[in-house]
Formats: sequence, C-alpha cells, structure tokens
Amino acid sequence: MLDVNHIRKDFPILSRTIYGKPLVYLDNAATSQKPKSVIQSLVDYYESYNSNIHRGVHTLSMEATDRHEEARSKCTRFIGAKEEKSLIMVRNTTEAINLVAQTWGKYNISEGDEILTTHMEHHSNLVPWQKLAKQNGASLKFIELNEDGMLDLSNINKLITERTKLLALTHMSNVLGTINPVKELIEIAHKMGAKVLIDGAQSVPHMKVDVTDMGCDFFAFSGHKMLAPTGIGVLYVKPEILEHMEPFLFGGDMVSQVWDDTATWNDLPWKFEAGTPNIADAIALGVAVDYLRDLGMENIHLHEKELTSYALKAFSELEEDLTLLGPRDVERRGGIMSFHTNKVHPHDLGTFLDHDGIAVRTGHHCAMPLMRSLELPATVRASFYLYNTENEIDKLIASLKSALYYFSNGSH
Ligand code: C6P
Repeated sequence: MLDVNHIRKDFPILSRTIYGKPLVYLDNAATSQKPKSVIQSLVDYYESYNSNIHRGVHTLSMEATDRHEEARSKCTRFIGAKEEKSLIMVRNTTEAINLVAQTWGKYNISEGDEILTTHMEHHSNLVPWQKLAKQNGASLKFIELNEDGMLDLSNINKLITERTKLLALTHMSNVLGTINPVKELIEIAHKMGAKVLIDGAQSVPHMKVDVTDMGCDFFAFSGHKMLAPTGIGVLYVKPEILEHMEPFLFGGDMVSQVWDDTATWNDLPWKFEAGTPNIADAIALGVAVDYLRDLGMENIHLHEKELTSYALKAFSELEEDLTLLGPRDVERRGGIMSFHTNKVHPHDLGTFLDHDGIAVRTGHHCAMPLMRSLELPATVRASFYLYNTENEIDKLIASLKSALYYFSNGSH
C-alpha cells in the first residue's frame, strides 16, 4: 500500500493554498504534479552538465548523452519493451501519433483502406487519422459505445475486415475513465492483418503496462501526466516495423552521411530524432519513472482503484442532481470521473470548486465527437493520482453539494 501522507511531502505544490484553502488537485488527467526529485533533476542538468548530446567529446556532452540514453532505457523497461531502439523520444502523445500517421501511415494506408477507431478518442488519436485518410483516399470507421461508456464489441468482427489497415484505440478514456480490452482487440485486429496503435496517455501513469505482452504495434504516451515535465513523450514501435519506416523530420542527428543532393539515415532510434532533443526533460522523465517504479505500479493502481470505489459511492449520494459518466465497475475503469448536471453549467461549477481550492477540468476534454454522441456541450472532470486522498474526495463532494445548493437557491 502507498503511504500517501509521506508521498505528498515529495510534491511541493501540494502545500499551496488557493483562495486561502489547501489545494485539492484533481486535474491529473490533464497533467500531474511533479515530485522534488524530478524538479531537482532539471536543476542538476542545467547547473552541472548542460550540453548538447551525441555531438561532443567533452565530459559534459558525454555525461548528458549517457543520462539521456539511460532515460530511454528506463522507459524501455518500464513499458516492457524488449529493445531500447524501439523507443523514440518525442514531445508528447500527440506528436507520437502524428509521427506514425505521417511515416508508417503515409506509406502503408492507401485508397480504399480503412482506419478503425472509436468514439471515445482524444482528438490526438483522431485528427491525425482524418488527415491521413484524406491524404491517401482511405476512410475512417468507428466502434460505438454502449450505455455504460464501454466499447460495443458486439459487431467487432464485421467492423474489422481485410480492408482495415489500422486500429487506433485509447487504452483508457480521458473522459469516461473506461479501460479498454486492448489485448483482446489487438488479437482480433492482427488476425485480420491490421496493425494496432494504442494511445497510452491515460494508462501508463496509472497501471502496469507491458507492450510486449499486449502485442501492440505502436504505443504512445506523454511524460507530463506521469510526474515528468511537459514537452517529453515516448513512441514505442515494434522493432520489425520501425526498421522499415521512413524518417519523420529531416536535419541534424538523424543522418549518417550527407552529400550535396542526398543523405543516408542514422541508426535506430536516432533516425527518428532530428535536431537537438529535449534533453533535460527526457532525463527528468527517467527520474519520474524511477519514482513510479519505487512505489510500484501495482500499488499505485490499487490506491487509485480504492479512491475510485470511494468516489463512486460518494457520487451515488448526489445521483438525483449529478449524472456521472463511464462504467460503474472499478475493474473496467480508472480514476477519471466526469459528470454533469442540468442545474449548473460545467464552467460555473468548475469556478465554484476553484474557490474551494479544488482544481478540476471543465469542457469537452478534447473529445468533441464523444461529447456530441453524448449530446453534452461539456462536463466537469475530477481525476485522481497517487497523492490524492479520500479526504480530498470528501472535500469535492462537500463543495459540489454547496454549489448545487447555491445555484438552486442563490446562497453559499
Ligand atoms: N489529455 C486531458 O485533459 P498530449 O497533449 O499530447 O500530452 O496528450 C494528448 C492526449 C492523448 N490521448 C489521451 C487519451 C489524452 O488524455 C491526451 C491528453 C489531456 O484530457 C489534455 S487535452
């Protein structure tokens, strides 16, 4: 089990107050807070060994190169990949998915082909495929959702056909919290000869992920949702696919030999890392991975499951006024609670909560097609992480109760 009181001391921001109240940070699906060790690793880099990597023979450059590549190794082990060279350091999940669309996708998806996705995707796992489909004359198909916010797989064998070249699927929904049966779907897709991309932005920070066991072809995630800084993320590609992929961006560091009119490419994975990378943040991602591994992903997942069960029960008290989205079964969902009420606009509710020190996200959560299918303009979303407590959920519920009272009766 996690010693949450102890853990909270590692996160300086958690001792902040907002409007004189202790911060209750429940916007972890947007970005997580950072522990001291991660923040200190940035200071250490800039104070002690700041330099460019893969270029210098001097000590600073070699130290920075070693630490950068060590971060890649840590991420490789963390997601159960077999080889370091199958991990490309990118800015975030969005860039990772665009890379796949404009390299593998550009050359492997053609006129008449189909890309299968779902109606619970973040725009990052939809818009790049829309663009590619238009570019190459392919079409998009969607797996619909059932009433509980889970994928309706009743007709999956009809949806995945020999025309399907790619299944692009989120591991965990950033709106509904739904955890999708990715392994099962990967098996079905592979039987039909389709490749599978998993958007792991919301899963990697919260549960043990093993891309080898899962069997996916592409897997993307962002550092900033898992204790690391913004601006660093990872794309995993199965080595046998990566070997045959064309580069994404062109320039320094991704080349081997350059002549006036042509060039050859660097070894993997650097072939996909053009220009000076985000060195400090990559190293800090390695430190974030250390922090998560030390706590144990199983323990983190268990803690969040307990918080989710607690929250589901607490929300059931407000059932008459608030509608909660997503599955009720904690085995099928993570700690993301989206809700709405016809009494208050989500933005007003979010502002009210903020005045009680509670940070939540309001809006469409970059999932407009999902919102449209639910016929909702927006929701309020509270999302948990390893440092959250049941007491903070109590505060959320108390604040929601007073908001509902305030907006119905006009006083606090
Ligand atoms: N979702 C949220 O508040 P980036 O922005 O590239 O780091 O991550 C994009 C992304 C992709 N997939 C899923 C499932 C996501 O949740 C996100 C980011 C944040 O829900 C910011 S919009």
